[in-house]
Amino acid sequence: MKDRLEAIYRESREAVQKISNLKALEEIRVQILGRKGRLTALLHGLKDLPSEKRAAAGQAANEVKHQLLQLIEERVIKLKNSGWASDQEGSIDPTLPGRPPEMGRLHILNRTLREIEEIFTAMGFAVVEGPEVETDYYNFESMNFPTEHPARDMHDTFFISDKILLRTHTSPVQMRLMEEQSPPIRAIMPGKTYRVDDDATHSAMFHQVEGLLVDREVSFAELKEVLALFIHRIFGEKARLRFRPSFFPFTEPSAEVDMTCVKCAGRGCSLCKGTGWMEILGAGMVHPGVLRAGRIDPEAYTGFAFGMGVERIAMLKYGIDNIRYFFENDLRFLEQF
Ligand code: 2U9
Repeated sequence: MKDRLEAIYRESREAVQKISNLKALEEIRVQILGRKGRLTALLHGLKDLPSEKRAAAGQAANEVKHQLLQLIEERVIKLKNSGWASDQEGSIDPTLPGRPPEMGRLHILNRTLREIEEIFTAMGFAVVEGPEVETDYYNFESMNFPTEHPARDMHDTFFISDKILLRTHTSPVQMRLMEEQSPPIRAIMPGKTYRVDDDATHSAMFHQVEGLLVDREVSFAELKEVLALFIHRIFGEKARLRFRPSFFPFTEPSAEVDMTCVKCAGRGCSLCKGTGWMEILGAGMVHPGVLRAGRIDPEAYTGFAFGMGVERIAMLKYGIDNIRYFFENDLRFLEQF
């Protein structure tokens, strides 16, 4: 009996000390102290001993039982504290790889905007911002849209009152700049603009970047050079440009600028409706009346201006086919950039 007890104690102690997870430890406990365990069986067998031996044997067996229970308890605490009990709820396994922290990122429109800003600041343009709620004067009148002029219909306007509105372009910022500063002026104006418009490629709120350069003897050739450099930077050196005559009240002459299709490189496809070209921005020489409104003498100075929609640039650059994706904040869209 004594030998069997000692064997159980020795073997159990070794097994308990080798164990490195709580589940296996529990299995060992059941093997020794469970209903059909080795020690339990031995305790049951006590009743078959002669009565004079029974008490001493019972005491010895109980002592072993308590020692083993204590060993198991100590092992449980040690395993829990060491964090190695990976099969137990709430325990930590320090050998598992860590969870990488979620990284935020710039919205694709802001990234596009920053890219545009970097290209123009590298060419010496300043970045200027201004109010989104404007007066009729700065948005229209000073920009050579006389009252009742049909060109106003091109900008479906959100009016706040008779003379206050949400700017339909960022041009008012440039007008204010011309009033404040004498030439040379070289600046771009990024910001939100608003028009009553809503379809797959137009949103009631959208972002524009307009540019203005006013100095002595500024020519259309320089405008072409600046825009070619910009488009090559943003869409790659292979892009080719074409200027189509157009009309804006605030520039004369005016042009719409196309570039070779981003998808088919000019061969003609569904995106460019077989033409090989896509419209990318508008531009022109600042109208003398607009310079005058900005307190600049059109006899002494000339200037060029251009304007583009940031959403349009991003849609072409990244192949996005609906403007609404920018504003829905669906992570499946945002995380692609
Ligand atoms: C001043 C004088 C002239 C800015 C210009 C355009 C041509 C143009 C459109 C592009 C797409 C608006 O976002 S869009 O719908 N813009 O085509 N904008 S020239 O001309 C100015 C600006 C300020 C003082």
